[in-house]
Amino acid sequence: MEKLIITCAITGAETTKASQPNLPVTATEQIEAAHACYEAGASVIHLHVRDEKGNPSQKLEHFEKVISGIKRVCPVIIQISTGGAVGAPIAERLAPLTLKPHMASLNMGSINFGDEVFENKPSDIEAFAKKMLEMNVVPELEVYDLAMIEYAYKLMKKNIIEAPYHFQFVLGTPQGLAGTLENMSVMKSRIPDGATWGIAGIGRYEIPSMLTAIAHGGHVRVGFEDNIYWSKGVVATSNAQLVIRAKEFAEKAFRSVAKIDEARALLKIKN
Ligand code: KMH
Ligand code: ZN
Repeated sequence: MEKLIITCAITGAETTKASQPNLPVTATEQIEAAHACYEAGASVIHLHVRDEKGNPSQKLEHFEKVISGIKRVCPVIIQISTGGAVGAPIAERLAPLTLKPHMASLNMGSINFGDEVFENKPSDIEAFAKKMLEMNVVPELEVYDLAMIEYAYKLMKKNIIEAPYHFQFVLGTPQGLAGTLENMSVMKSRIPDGATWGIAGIGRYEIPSMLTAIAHGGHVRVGFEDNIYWSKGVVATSNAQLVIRAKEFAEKAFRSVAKIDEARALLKIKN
């Protein structure tokens, strides 16, 4: 089995300090958290940024500060979110790609999220994908249901996304597909041969989806964007604590965890 890539989604757009007091929000906190996750065994940091008030932002200047800070302290792979702030204009969501991060999220469709619509129109998705190609940014294909996997094949045909493809099954969002074994299994069966895949199991789906991915050759994502808890009702002390647990689960199952160079090779990082 290929080595396990552990991604940590350290902040997200929805989690607040009120629900998770250890959430990294400022640039300094995010840089420290990314470093600690790297030390704990994460090879990818999925990054959302916040503005001065702690609100979700897609602005280039906020990304620039955090990305350069993380690069100063560790060689972890940085994957920026292009879907960070619900309702942000497309131009603002596209701009941080010009910083040429290693990776970026490429959301493959729209989905209801709480009482909001996380909108990703086909023309916008194509614009994101083309910008990623131009900037040598490796896309992570975020898929929330089977239709989004079908749509990925359309982009492959148009050569807007390039092999090897890396899919992230995002399961357990408020109105999305649940992180059940059946759902994971059918999604895995529909991606192309040779594609890598990971699961971001939201909330209570984090541990079952992580164990399934470890056992079946997938990759895992943990972090406060997806799950703030260590156990029922007990918030985690840090993102790194969740990374350490993922690493321990993998080691107990004799699945080796990828080092940065190994993760870069698996994901074919270009920048
Ligand atoms: N927040 C997750 C439900 C993105 O950042 O572009 C989805 C996500 C997508 O991580
Ligand atoms: Zn995200």
